[in-house]
This record gives sequence, structure tokens and C-alpha cells, in this order.
Amino acid sequence: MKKTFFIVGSMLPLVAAAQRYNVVYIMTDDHTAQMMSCYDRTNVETPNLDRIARDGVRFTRSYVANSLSGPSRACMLTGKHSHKNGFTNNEHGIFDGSQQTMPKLMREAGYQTAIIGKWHLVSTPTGFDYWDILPAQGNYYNPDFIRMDSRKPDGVTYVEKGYLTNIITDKSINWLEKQRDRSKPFILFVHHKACHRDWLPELKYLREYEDKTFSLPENFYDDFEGREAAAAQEMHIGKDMDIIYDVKMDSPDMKTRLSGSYRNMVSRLDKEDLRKYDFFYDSLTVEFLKEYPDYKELQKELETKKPSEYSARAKQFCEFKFQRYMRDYAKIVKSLDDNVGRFLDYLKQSGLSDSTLVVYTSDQGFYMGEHGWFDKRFMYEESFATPLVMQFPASLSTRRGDITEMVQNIDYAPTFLELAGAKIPEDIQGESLLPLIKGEHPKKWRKSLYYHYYEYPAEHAVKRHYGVATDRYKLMHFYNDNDQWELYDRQADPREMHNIYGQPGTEKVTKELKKELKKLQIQYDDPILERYPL
Ligand code: SGN
Ligand code: CA
Repeated sequence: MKKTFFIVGSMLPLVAAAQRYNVVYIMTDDHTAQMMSCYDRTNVETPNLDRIARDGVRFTRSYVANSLSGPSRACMLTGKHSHKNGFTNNEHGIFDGSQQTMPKLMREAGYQTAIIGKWHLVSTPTGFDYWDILPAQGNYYNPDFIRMDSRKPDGVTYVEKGYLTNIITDKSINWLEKQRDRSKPFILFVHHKACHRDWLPELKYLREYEDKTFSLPENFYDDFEGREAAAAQEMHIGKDMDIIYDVKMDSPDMKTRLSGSYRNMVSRLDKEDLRKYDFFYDSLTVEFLKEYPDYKELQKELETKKPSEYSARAKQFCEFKFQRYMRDYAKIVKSLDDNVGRFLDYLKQSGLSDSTLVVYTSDQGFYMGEHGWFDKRFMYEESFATPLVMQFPASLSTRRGDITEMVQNIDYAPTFLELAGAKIPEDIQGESLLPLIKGEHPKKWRKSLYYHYYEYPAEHAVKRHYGVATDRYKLMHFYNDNDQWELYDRQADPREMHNIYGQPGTEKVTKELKKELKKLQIQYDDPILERYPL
């Protein structure tokens, strides 16, 4: 008897280990932690996104390797930094789909692989059993999709009716419910366009957040003293945000550089919906023109003066733009949160949540008026960071609450591979997060992160830079058409306003950080080290 018990007992862990967990990877576009209430309650409530964190874990130090869509997606898919996966920037990048990717490895491990939504890697997806993607950035209203087709290697383009965030969710549920092969575990990538520019809201939420006045970030009127690259950017709410395209104040006699693109995007709406849309924004435009008949002169002032020197009236106009931006962005988040809730409900009600890891993240963070900005790209905190929360299959023994170790989007590939029981190839540069998730707090977990951004010259004019971040410090080097180092002590200066590089007393920490940076450049084999030896 005793012997029988022993055999059965010893078999149990093996049976458990053989369980094949599914993965649902939900990635949004430009959704930042300041607009997710489990990270920050200042601006919006996101009860459904928060559910993931409440039932699972929230990573408090989650970062990207290159804060831009295509590059970030390539890092996630390969588990490698940009210089290794080859997709360094959106402008000239074409993802080499013949390389090793995590979906391919998952497929080899017996998983079914599917992607629905934004792809943004130019080449046709490889390694997926099913794909139904957006061309380029996609559209919020009555969007085009490209669906795989066995007769056409590059797929077939078609139009879907409705609002994009709802459609991507419907398609994802439909794939789980009706299209997948139920004999296999799966990894499903649900890639939303929300909350990417041009922040076109779902019509039912046009009025949402209209009564709210969002508070200005402390450093909204940053002058970029001592930070040349920050001063040279073209992503400022005052200076660069387009009154028609971004702020949506539009009338037939108004014209800006981007007004044509705006009108094209909105005109995708069906007639009746366009009427509702116009009714809403036209009435705001009428009020706006009454209040700011001098908006062109004010705009000129925002384009020519330092933020600290704006007149009271120009400040008022700048803050008007900020409020419009925040409100429209918040409306997009509202639809997104609803849809994630609907998706989680489906997982629960179908029984899938018992066996499925749910990951929610974004392709990078975003500026919500910090430094006066929108957009991303910089290694400064708001866009270097990205939200990351996970909910676990009931049968996987994990921890709950906050995980405070530094993690990066190159870590997702090895995490999913380990969960699938697949071998993690040597050349993958990320680390599996499973030990952290299981609460093992490995002593040798990384103490610093490497970052490298390349897209310059380009839209928003953020200069190329690379850098290292530790728990407390950040050291960055802006290069190419300039050569400037920046150092921040985030403990003393969490808003990264004071570049202390070269200041007396920082010699030791600078030396240590350069040593660490060099170590990472060698470890990750970044050829930039040859151009700027350390
Ligand atoms: C578009 C946007 C930019 C944005 C890039 C990259 N302009 O070009 O504002 O920085 O995408 O974003 S838009 O006029 O087309 O909205 S990314 O997230 O896809 O990398
Ligand atoms: Ca993005």
C-alpha cells in the first residue's frame, strides 16, 4: 500500500508540469500608466484593466527597449533588442519574418498561434496559424483589415463596419470560440490601436469626460534647460499639436497642415454617425472660435516663445489644447476598458481563465502633458515605462500583488516559451519572468536596463539616444547630429528636469553608470559601442 501511495504521490507534480497553459497577450498602442487607475488614479478609472492586476500581479518597473511601435513589437516577438532583430525604426524598417520568433517557437512547441489587430511590421506575418491585421496604423472608424488567405500570400484587404476596439475584441472572442483548434493550447495576440493618435472616440462616448478638468502635470511648462534634445523635439502640446487634426476644432474655413488627413479619417464614418460626430465637435468649435478668435496669433506665440514666457492668454490656449487632448484620450481608454472587461468575462464564462495566462501591456508609454508633451520615444520615464499586469491560470501557483524588479519587453518571449515548456534559445536576450511570477525573487535578477532609440530625423524630431537605467539613476547619450550626455537622479528629481551630467559630485556615479552601460552594450552586442567607445 505504502509503495502505491508513493508512486501516485510522486506522479502528481509531473502531471501538473505537463499542463499546457494558454496565453492571451493583449497589447494596446500608446496606452500609458498615467491613464490606468491601478497605476495612477489622477485621471481616469479603468475598473476592468484593474481587475487583471487585482486578481494577479502589477509590475511597477516595466519598460520597453525602444519606445516606438514597430521596434517595440519586434522586441516583443523576438526577445531581442532592436539592433539584433533588425527593426530599429518605423520609417525604414521592414521586419525580417524569416528570423526566429517567439510565435514560431511556440508553434514548434505545439501551440496554435494567432494575431488580431495592429501589426505594424510591414512584412507579412510569419509564424502565425491565423492572422487578421490592420494595414499600417489602422483606422478607428469602419476600419480596413488584412486577413490571411491561403491563395494570396499577402492576405486580402477588406472593410469592417464599426468601432475598431469593439471589432478587435469581437474577432478575438470569435477566434477563441469558433475558429481555433481545440485540441491544442494557444497563444493569442490581441493588438489594439487604442489609444494611438488621432484619438477618435467611440460615438457613444463622445460626451464622456467632458465635465472633467484634468490637472496639469507639474512640469507642463518645462523650458528644457540643460537638455538640448528635449528642447529640439516636435511633440509639444502648445507648439506642435494641430488644432484641427489633434484638437478636433474644425470648420470649413479653417486649414492646417494636417486638416486634410483629419477629414479623411473622420469621413470613414457612415452618414448618420458622421452627423453625430460633427454635431458634437462642431458645437465645441463654435464655442472655441468665440473664445479664441485670435487662436492663430496665439498659436504663433506658442511656436516661438519659451513655455515660461507664454503670455497669460497663450497659456490659456495651451491649456485648452491640453484639456481637449486629455478628454479625447480618456474616451478612447473608456472603450478599451469596456472591451477588456468583455473579453475577460468571455474567458471566465468559457472556462478558459482556468488555464490561461492573461497579459496586458502597451507597446510603450506616452506623455500626458508631462514636459508639455504628447507622443513618446524618449527614455524619460513616462514613455520608457509601459504598463504591465498579468492574471494567471487558476491552476498555476503564483504570487499576487506588486512585482518591483525591473522588467523589459524583451522578457515576454522567454516567459511564454518557458510557460509552454519550450526550450529558450541561447540568443534570446530577455529573461523569463516566471521566477518573479512564482515569487522566487531571484538574487541575480538584473539591476539595470538598456535602451536604444533610433528614429531620427523623423516625425516629432526626437534625437537618437541610448542609455542605462538603474533603480535610482538614468544615464543617456544623445548622438548623431549632436553629442550630449544626460544624467538624472530620479530619487531627487523624479520628473527628470535637472540634467546633472558633468556636475561636481557626480563623477563617481557617472563612472559607475558608464561601466554598467558598457557592460550592457557588450552583453547585448550593440555595435554602437564601436562608434562611441566607453
Ligand atoms: C504616426 C503618428 C505619430 C506617432 C507615430 C509613431 N502620426 O506617425 O504621432 O509618433 O505614428 O507611433 S499620425 O499623424 O499618423 O497620427 S507608433 O506608436 O506607431 O510608433
Ligand atoms: Ca505605439
